[in-house]
Amino acid sequence: MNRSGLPALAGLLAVVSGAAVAELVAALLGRPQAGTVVAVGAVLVDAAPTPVKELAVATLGTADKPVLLGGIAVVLAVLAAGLGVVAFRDRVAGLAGVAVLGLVGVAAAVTRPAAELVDALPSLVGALAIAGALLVLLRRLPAAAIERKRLWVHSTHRKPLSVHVDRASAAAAEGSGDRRTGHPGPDDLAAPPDEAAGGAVDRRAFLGAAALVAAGAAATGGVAALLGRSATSTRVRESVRLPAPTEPAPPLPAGVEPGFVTANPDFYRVDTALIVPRVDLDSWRLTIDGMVGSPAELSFAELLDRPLVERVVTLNCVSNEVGGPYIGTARWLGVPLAPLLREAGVRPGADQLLARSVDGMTIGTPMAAVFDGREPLLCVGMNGEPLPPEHGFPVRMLTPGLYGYVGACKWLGELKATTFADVDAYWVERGWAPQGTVKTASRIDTPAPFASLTPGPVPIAGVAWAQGRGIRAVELRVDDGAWQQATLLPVPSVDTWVQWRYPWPATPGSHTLSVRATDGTGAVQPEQRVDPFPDGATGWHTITVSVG
Ligand SMILES: Nc1nc2c(c(=O)[nH]1)N[C@H]1C(S)=C(S)[C@@H](COP(=O)(O)O)O[C@H]1N2
Ligand SMILES: [Mo]
Repeated sequence: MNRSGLPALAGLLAVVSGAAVAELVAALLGRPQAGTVVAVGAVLVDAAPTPVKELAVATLGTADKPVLLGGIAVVLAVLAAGLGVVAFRDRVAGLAGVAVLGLVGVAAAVTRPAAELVDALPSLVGALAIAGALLVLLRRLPAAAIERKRLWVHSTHRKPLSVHVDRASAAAAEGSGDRRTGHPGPDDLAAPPDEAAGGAVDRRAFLGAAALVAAGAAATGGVAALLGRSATSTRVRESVRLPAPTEPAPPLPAGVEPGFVTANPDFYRVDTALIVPRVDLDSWRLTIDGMVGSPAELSFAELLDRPLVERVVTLNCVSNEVGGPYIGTARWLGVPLAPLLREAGVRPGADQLLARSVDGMTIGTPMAAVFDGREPLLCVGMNGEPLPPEHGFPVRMLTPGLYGYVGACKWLGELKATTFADVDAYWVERGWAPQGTVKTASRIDTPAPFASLTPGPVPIAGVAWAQGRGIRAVELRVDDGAWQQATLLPVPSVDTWVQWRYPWPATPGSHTLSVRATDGTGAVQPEQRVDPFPDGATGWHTITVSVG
């Protein structure tokens, strides 16, 4: 390793242990969101310009979070290595760098929407740990040892020696051996005047200390992870017993094919949460406030005491590209929202229902959509089990016919009656449309794009959706041929996608397949390609296959 290799390693190890300590403190506080890396990541997520986020969702999907955290880790590693080199040359400058790192963490943690003052603690303690580990490690580096020997010689009132003095001549000047290493004088005097020899001893000492620090960091991180896991809502969630619905969903109509309902593990996930918010069910409350006559606060038990209905509803993301995967259908169990809000007495003029997640994220739903006869739900169950943590445990909103970003707040904590003039919700602040009615769309699921097929009958299959309006027809076109009617399988309601099938007599050659849907109002899905931003993509899904 070259001269700055070891200091860089010292910086890296110090920062890794500091980050682990910060995680541990955050876990002990029960506020994993206040860990330095997570807090800084969350700030970056919120600050990222919309096109960057678009790109992240489009190219990385659910992997966007690990990729972001990994990116932060890489940047941090580079900074840490630099910090080690700087601190090696100049302790004060190095410690100033550590302070800056700590303050960035503190600033990120305490400015998060749902932050508390204690959230400053992980980064503060983490910075102290970095400083401590850095000093301990650097003290064991060769140049540092030489420096200290000079000071020691100073303290014995001898003539100051040059910083570059070697061990043997220092020992000679000292006359009575190397007190620091405990070597008796004659040994030292007998040793060749070789700086490398002393350096080797110190390097071993350094590497020993480095190994200790690394092991400590790993242990700390491990404990933090264990604590984090036991504190997750997973255990709490497993203890939840959901009451049977007052109004169960009827069985799916005969003729619906497998894949109509999306299994929970396969359900797409889109959100800004770097770590899934954990909710302590005992202290969780749903607050209903703002422009209402009688504000209310409901515990989870109180919510479950209300009538529960079960509905099969398709949810999709405004960020979904044509043909994209951010859509799923589930059997939701929930409390109808409209009666709850009627009891609270929404004042005239309140045109927006602002849902706030326990992590501070906000989603604004048009009040009109709450009361227009569709059935927005406060969901507690998904496909027969409590909401999975990633999908909003313990309670999420679901508004049929609206994209998730304007109707489906997860980890719900508050519902505020307000106005669009007064408040921009999270995504609206970032340029997305305040109104997000689902656009009519259709997708070819089989064959896959660029599939190689054999001539003869090929089943073409897919889904189409226009929640709230329903799908009246789906048509398929091969190359520049005429549009052909696809067969629609039955649906439970207008709020789900519909499965469509088209038996295609495939002929040899390369073919282009296009699909388009007509919604329940008779409007045909437009051909024009429009990007998801700001209110949802349009355009026909088209794939190419080869037959032969
Ligand atoms: N608290 C919170 N709720 C949220 C989001 C979020 O980032 N935070 N994302 C919304 C978006 S954009 C969509 S599309 C849906 C996705 O829900 P799912 O992850 O359960 O599929 O959740 C919505 N609810
Ligand atoms: Mo979304």
